[in-house]
Amino acid sequence: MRTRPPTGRRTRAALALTALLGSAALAGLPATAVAADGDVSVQYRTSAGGATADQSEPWLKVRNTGSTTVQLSQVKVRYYFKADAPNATYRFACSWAVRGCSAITGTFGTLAHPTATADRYLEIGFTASAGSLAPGADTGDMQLRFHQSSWQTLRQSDDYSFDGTRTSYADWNKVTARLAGATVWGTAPEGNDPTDPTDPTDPTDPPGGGQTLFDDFAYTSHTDPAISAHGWNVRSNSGGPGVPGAAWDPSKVTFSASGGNSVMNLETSTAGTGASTTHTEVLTKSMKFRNGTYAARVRFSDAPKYGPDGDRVVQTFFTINDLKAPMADDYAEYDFEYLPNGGWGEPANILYTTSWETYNPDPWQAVNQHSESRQSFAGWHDLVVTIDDSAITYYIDGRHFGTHDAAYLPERPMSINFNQWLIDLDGLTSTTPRAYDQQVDYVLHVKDQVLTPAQVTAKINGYRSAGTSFVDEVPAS
Ligand SMILES: [Ca+2]
Ligand SMILES: [Ca+2]
Ligand SMILES: [Ca+2]
Repeated sequence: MRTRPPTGRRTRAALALTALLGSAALAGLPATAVAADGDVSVQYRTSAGGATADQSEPWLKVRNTGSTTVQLSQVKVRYYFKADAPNATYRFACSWAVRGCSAITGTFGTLAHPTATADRYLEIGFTASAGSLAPGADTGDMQLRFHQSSWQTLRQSDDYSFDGTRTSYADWNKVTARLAGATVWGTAPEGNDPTDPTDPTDPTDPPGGGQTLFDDFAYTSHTDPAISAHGWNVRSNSGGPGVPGAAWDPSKVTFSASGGNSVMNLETSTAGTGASTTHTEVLTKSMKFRNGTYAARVRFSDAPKYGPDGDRVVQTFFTINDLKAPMADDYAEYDFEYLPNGGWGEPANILYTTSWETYNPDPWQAVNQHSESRQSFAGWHDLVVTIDDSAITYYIDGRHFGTHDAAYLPERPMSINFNQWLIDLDGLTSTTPRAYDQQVDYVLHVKDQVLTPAQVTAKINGYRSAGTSFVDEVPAS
């Protein structure tokens, strides 16, 4: 499951600029206009020209060949290669770059349609600190490399994007570049146009979507057989995130009704030690949710229901899939996270929405974009996040909270999760028992349709007036 060391917060601060610059650059412009105006070329050379090598060294330069300024955070470059074995894993590194190695990200992906010379790719991206390219400007040298995680010799003579004779920079169309999601340079291996995974006219998608999951959480207890029958897992397995040694206790997920409406309660408690700490999580058993609208009505709390206050609690609603390898770019996660007592370096209340491209658990490196608000969110709130083919947009109580870029769109389906957990035990050193509650009224997902918050409310009201407390039409993926 999901893990996030406390250093995640530091990375998020660095990436906050991405949100600011990205939204400023795009304000008022349709996404297609940005792509149509911009153009880039990619130059390539290698400093490791052998048929085999300890490391492959694709050195790259990206040049702005268009007439308008290009934000590098909108650019993605793919270098395609044939893996040395089906289960081989790779690590990216940057030796030196004019714009700074810290401004460059490298993630690995698997091709949907493998060819004789390509079944993987290295995708190069840029953080906001990489800056922009004026018309005619280039990034300068990017001395990049990658190697097998095992450091075994790799064969590059069979790699689509490799050419060992290229020892000085020149245009190279066997790497591809996307600008704001549109392919603007190069030719991908046959059948692997990089825009395919998010092609809105993908024939495997039912036209229009609209299949819906709605659950009003009308259950009697965590052992109610309807919970599992409706596709939910109440977590009992140990592990991260949060306090080491903590249990994930299904019996602390309870249900209560008032005024004819049932509410799910997640209780998290501690007496100041790992062994006395219990976390709670409820998640869908299936990872079948991708583009569309997600909504939930959630009650956050600023104070414990008993005992002393001050723990670094995280109260959440999120979607997620599995990280197949460090920095694998087909990882996806979209979070609402409320920290009533701070944490991750924050001294007090903060609510994050975060869209994840990928991460490396060790050493910790996050590739994400987030929005935040430092204020109390105690009480009930309507949380909505929409995902289409160009952006991820978050709303709280009907108000826009943040929009994140196409670079963070999901590549694969995800589960839907709620959990409440403690980051660590450093917020409050007392051994007096205390417990915190997070409540959930309902959850809604509408496949492949972007609903406004008002349309979400209307849909919920429709189900309730029809007496429907559960429906799941979303097909297995
Ligand atoms: Ca190879
Ligand atoms: Ca309910
Ligand atoms: Ca991703």
